[in-house]
Amino acid sequence: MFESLKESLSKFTSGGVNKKAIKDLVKDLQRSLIQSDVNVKLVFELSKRIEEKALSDKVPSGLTKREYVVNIVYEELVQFLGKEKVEISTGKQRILMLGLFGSGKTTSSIKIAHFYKSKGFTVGVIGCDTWRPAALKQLQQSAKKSKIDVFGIEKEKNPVKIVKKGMNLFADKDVVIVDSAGRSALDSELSDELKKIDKVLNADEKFLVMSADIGQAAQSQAEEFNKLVGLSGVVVTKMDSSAKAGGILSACHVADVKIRFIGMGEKVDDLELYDPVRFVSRILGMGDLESLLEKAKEAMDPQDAMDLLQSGDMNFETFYAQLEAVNKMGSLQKIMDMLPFGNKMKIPKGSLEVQQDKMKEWKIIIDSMTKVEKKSPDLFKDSKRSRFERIAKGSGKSMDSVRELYANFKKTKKMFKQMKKLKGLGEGEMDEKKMQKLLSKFKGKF
Ligand SMILES: Nc1nc2c(ncn2[C@@H]2O[C@H](COP(=O)(O)OP(=O)(O)OP(=O)(O)O)[C@@H](O)[C@H]2O)c(=O)[nH]1
Ligand SMILES: [Mg+2]
Repeated sequence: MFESLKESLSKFTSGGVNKKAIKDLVKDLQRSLIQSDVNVKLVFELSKRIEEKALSDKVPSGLTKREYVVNIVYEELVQFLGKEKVEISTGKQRILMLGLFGSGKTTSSIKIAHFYKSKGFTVGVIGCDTWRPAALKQLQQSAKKSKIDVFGIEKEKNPVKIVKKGMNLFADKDVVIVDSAGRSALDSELSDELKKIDKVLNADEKFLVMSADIGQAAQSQAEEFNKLVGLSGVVVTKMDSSAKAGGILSACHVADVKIRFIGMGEKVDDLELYDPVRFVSRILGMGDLESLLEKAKEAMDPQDAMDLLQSGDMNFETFYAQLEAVNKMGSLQKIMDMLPFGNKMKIPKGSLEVQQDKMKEWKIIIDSMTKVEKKSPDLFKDSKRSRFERIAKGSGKSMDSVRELYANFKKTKKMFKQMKKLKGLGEGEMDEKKMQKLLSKFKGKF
């Protein structure tokens, strides 16, 4: 799903950032979105906005141009695919599942029941599909594994009767889900039936279930059902097996109905609360981009952290900043995970990570150095006992600690020197191969 979108962005993040690269990215995005069945008019509106912003806006400090452009793409897609996540209600609620034949109503009823049950709610499912042969059996069978209570009346032809009885039986349940019958279209018969059920159920949530493979046809379907009963959301099923997912997602945007859940498979736990932010992060294959941007705001962005790690002119001040950068970001592995391509790499454990306690100790020691000493570590080459003694005394730490800090500093400096030798690691040219090469240099250094 949206595979080519991922590729377009990877291509962009591995090349230089200039006007041509941005234009190419926009073209690639257009192609990818159209391929995944997003409405052409919407694609052009979206890509125009992305291009205008990427080419004209000033880059906020703390972000590289590349990150900034990626962020624009990300934010525009999030806006487009639903803005924010709709939280689930934790109160008592009645949910009506509606939709056409085979859209996934029965499967989703059980999945949603399982979802609430696993969160500690008491749940009951009412099967009022009196249309499809053996509908109740199917429901009972799927409910069995998750031990979900199901109510239905075999051979009863009036769904309203079933719902009334079921509501009485499940009066104490936190969540009651009603699985209704489908038809091949929303004809007058189905309309009548759903209206009647809705009247007795007085549902808090009315979910239209649609399969992702119907693509843009979802728009008119959502509008029709919305007009009939007033939808509170959509459940999109079969996201796992559709290449047209862009069609239904954008159709829901146009029809102004919120996607609430997405079905990602046939199993009972193949269901997710729809969260546009997470969804876009995932389709763009950028790891958790949102947390990257948040981190960048409060600490520093990973590209800056990486730049700092690569800066070769090292003294005790920069050394401390480097350790601090890695520490702030969590670990070197985390910095990698947040960078495009980074998530494919495994960093040897412990690289550039110094325990917090040690960091504190070293900071105190560095603070006790003279300004000149901080800036000119070469002064330490003479290994003068008096210098080490003075710093140890001034910081209240042992001579061994001062020596340890110096030894570590030397090792780190040597490692960064080697890094500098790796040409072409500057902005815009970091790719997986080069990073891998770089990282192999880290191995065994700490
Ligand atoms: N791969 C995949 N299959 C799904 C998903 N949701 C449902 N299905 C399958 O789609 C088929 C139809 O699902 P049902 O839940 O029976 O659909 P329905 O809307 O209740 O169908 P009717 O009752 O006949 O109107 C079944 O074979 C399900 O296993 C999903 O998210 N992914
Ligand atoms: Mg069904």
